[in-house]
Amino acid sequence: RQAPSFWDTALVYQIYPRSFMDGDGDGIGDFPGVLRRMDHLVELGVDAIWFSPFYPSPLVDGGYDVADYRNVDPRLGTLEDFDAVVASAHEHGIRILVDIVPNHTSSKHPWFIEALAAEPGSPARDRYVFRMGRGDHHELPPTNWQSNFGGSAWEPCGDGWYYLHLFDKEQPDLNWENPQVHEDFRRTLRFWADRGVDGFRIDVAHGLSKDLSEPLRDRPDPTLVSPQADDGSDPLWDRDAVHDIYREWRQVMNEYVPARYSIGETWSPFTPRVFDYARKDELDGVFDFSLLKAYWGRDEYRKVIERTYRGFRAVDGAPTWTLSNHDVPRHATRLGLPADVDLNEWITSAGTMPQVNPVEASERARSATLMMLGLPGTAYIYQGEELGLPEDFDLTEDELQDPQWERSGHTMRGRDGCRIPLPWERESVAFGFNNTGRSWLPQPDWYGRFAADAEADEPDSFLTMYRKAIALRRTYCQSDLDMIWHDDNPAVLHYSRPTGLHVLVNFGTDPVELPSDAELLMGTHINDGRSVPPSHAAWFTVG
Ligand code: TEU
Repeated sequence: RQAPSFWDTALVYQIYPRSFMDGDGDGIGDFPGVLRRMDHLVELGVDAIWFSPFYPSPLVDGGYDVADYRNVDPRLGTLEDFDAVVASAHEHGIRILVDIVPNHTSSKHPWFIEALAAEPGSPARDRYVFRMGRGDHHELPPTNWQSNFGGSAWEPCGDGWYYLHLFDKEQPDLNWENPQVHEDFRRTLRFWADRGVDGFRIDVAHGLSKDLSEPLRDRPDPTLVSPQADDGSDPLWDRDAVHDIYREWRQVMNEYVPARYSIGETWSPFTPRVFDYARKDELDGVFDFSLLKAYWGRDEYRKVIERTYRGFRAVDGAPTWTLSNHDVPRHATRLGLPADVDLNEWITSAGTMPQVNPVEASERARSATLMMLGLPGTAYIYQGEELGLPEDFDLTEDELQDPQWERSGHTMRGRDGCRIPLPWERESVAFGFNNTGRSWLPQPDWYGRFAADAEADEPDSFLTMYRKAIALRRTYCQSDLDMIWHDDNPAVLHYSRPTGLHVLVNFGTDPVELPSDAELLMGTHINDGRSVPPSHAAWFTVG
């Protein structure tokens, strides 16, 4: 393997900028706010920050509808505010990743405004995907393709023409067969890399390239929003041609010293094809989401960890792990779901909440976190999980803002419940998110219990556990990507690293004794250091 990269073992913290910290009191988080909370990230010990989109945007899809790729939304600050955050992070040795959204623009992007005003068949329209409808009066969409948020993926323009949108209708898909699209994204990557950004998270990385050869093909099951075959034959998702784009981007990444990092977001059910994105001449990493989609259970976790680990090692890449992000119910709630709920289905449909035992869910979340943080590779954590924040299911229907809710005809609840502005201070207005009390999504009454200041000095809190584990990770998880399984007890998941770190999670119903010569480094809770209770986890060394 080539020289180990910083990113191979980094702990990356995802900031959803609208909800992290609000410096100017308008109820929307911003970069001056991030600067004010930099200490939190330094004390937590993060190696890098990934910023979800902060670009000028109508915020129809929380900023994943970009109107200008090379600027900062005025509600979130200025380019100078962004530079100040990068400078402060770099002073603390923290790298910066920004989100690139190449599958679609906002409908308010100048290109799309121009396209709508232009003649059918014109160069301005060729940057997007416009097609004539079917039927005598073009009253039917060109294909049966469905949007991820529900309904047809084709929006009528009123004159028989339609445009393609795999997400909201305010997010028209770009045509990656158009050279101007390639050129513009290379420009965007260089714009941020020149500003000191260390890498990129690429949104819907398995989209982008579509089979646009005529006649366009219907999909066998139009409701499936991920590839339907594991051979690249789906007309929309995970096509072989998409890899050419990442080979082109690799050249851009390599123009810089050190080379810029890239990680792709892919929601593909076909794990082996996922690792192709992490081939040497493409992206550095890819989210395969197997761990996030797995149900709490020893055999399930053992299986997905092994598969992900092997898959990445086969392409000489570093595994990536994630338990929560801004698209799925938080794991401090999710892991308490009853075993008969189809988790995969439930995550993507974000349906109503089945009964969850909150104590059990939060114990499991602690254990799954310790399980993940010891693994070889890059770990991604999502803002608020270090506080043990549960999913907020208290939002009323009027308060929901995620377009999934409206567009799906109310069959998807949407993703607002994991996007509530963070609680920083137990006793302050808006729990310290700002000093005006405004908040773009209402914070629940019970939020104070999870405030960062309440947890900071509490020896048994989530925050204390995360801080300890992240600090130990620096000692025990930085040198290599090897791991060894210890499979003696079928109720227990147990692996070790060459540094001597042992990670043990107890999925059974009885306590598990640690080896007699074990030295406890930490546990999900403070305990006697000799045994691990059910649903708990421990890190230890031996001998
Ligand atoms: O998500 C891509 C994606 O496939 C999601 O729609 C996912 O299936 C769903 O959120 C699960 O509930 C990315 C972003 O992470 C998401 O926030 C955006 O809405 C989407 O792209 C469009 O840009």
